Amino acid sequence: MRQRFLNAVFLSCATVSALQIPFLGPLIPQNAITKKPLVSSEAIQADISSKALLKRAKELFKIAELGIDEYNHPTRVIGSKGHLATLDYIYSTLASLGSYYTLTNQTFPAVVGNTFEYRLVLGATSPNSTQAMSLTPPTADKEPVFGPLVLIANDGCDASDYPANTTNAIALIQRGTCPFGTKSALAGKAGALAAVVYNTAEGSLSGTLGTPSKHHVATFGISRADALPYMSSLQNGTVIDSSAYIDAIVQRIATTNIIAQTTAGDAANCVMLGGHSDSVAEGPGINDDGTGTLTLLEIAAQLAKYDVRNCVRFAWWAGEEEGLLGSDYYVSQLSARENLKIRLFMDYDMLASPNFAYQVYNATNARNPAGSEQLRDLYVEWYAAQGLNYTFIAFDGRSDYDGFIRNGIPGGGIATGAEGVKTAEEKDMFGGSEGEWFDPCYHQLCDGVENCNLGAWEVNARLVAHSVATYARSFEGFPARTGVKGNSAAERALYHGPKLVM
Ligand code: DTR
Ligand code: ZN
Ligand code: ZN
Repeated sequence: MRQRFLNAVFLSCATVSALQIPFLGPLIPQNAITKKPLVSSEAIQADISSKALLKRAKELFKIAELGIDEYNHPTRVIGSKGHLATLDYIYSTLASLGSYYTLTNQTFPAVVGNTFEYRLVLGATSPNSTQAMSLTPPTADKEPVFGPLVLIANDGCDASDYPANTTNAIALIQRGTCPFGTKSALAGKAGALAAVVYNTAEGSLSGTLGTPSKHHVATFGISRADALPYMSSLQNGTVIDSSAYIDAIVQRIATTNIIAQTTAGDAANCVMLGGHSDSVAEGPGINDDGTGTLTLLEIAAQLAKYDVRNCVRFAWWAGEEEGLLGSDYYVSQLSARENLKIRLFMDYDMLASPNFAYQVYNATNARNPAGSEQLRDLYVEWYAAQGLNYTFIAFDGRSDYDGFIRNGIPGGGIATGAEGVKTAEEKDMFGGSEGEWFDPCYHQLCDGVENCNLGAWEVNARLVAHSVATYARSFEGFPARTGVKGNSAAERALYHGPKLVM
């Protein structure tokens, strides 16, 4: 049949040319053979299914199980076999799509920390709220150190706050004004054996020292309630002989972002989206952020059936859990010219929390790069058009949008919640359990396949597909880029990544 069809086409062309009628061109337009249909939101949303997402989630959990021999449980933390296999899975899936994408492996230096054991004794007691800071170095020789507790002046953000008797002492420092890492380094420069930062808000204090410094000392966080009795004793002149012990490692490793950009589409006007390929050491990270990782992968695979007018750039960030390392590195490497080609960045981190809320980053053009508000409204209008409720969450610096909005690139995204507690109103809006975390397995071993709400995931994956299709077709009405300047709101954030930095 096909041969007869093609013969027919050939014969009709031959007849025409013999009669000296101008050749009308192929009866089957060439582009009908190679041209893909322009992507549409409706079409690509219809390509998304929870069945396909679940299949990928099960594959990702098997990948996380490769981390067992190093960590005794499934994990995809950077540097682990689970993360390396995650990268292989992403890359090989994209490579199977042929030349539709240009793939880039962006390798960069990162740090990973592990705290094995710690103990803090101030006078005769060990504060119940004691927590070791992430990326803390160990105490000297990984042995207990002994010295008097010394109260540091102000917030300990200036060298002059550290009295001479800080040398060979344990520094007690108030939280605030500057990052924990700065306090730890100043304490180290003043000769402290260890540092204890006490909270100024309610509750215990857990954070990260951030990029390691040779001046960092073993650093703990404790609650304000635990600190007050020691502070009043010290202010009365009481000597509090203390001891501190941390067994920890901080390792410098190389890890890799994966970037995939459509070969089609206007390369000077890219819509960019990202999720993070790594998990915490404590667990497999299927919701956080396997759901973002796999949603991007499924959409990248489906998008390959279509043509695009604007380029689409997917990113799988490494080291998000250590403090947005991959996205920060990526943005830091952009020239101004390359920066301006990114029309917006959409962050997709935790899309299927079991006790979900449909959360939209409440970006405004007044506080964030122009276009952030239009992106916010795209999400809002889609949820509303589906008859779904949504809530707003703040740009608090906790995920990979932060580097982009700090550098003039419009940003936004959606999430379904982590350790936040669902209110009674949110229960009415989304169902689930009032008074419980949105994701009770956040950063825990139980963040597995069963931890994902497939209904919420399919809804959000379709919204992500809508966001990609919308901007892949047109930026009409979307603000032009105006520069690479920072975003003041993010610069004062207490977070830069999932952990507190100050
Ligand atoms: N996904 C979390 C970081 C994160 C992003 N947005 C929020 C909102 C509330 C809590 C946490 C987060 C992570 O990577 O740990
Ligand atoms: Zn995350
Ligand atoms: Zn996380």
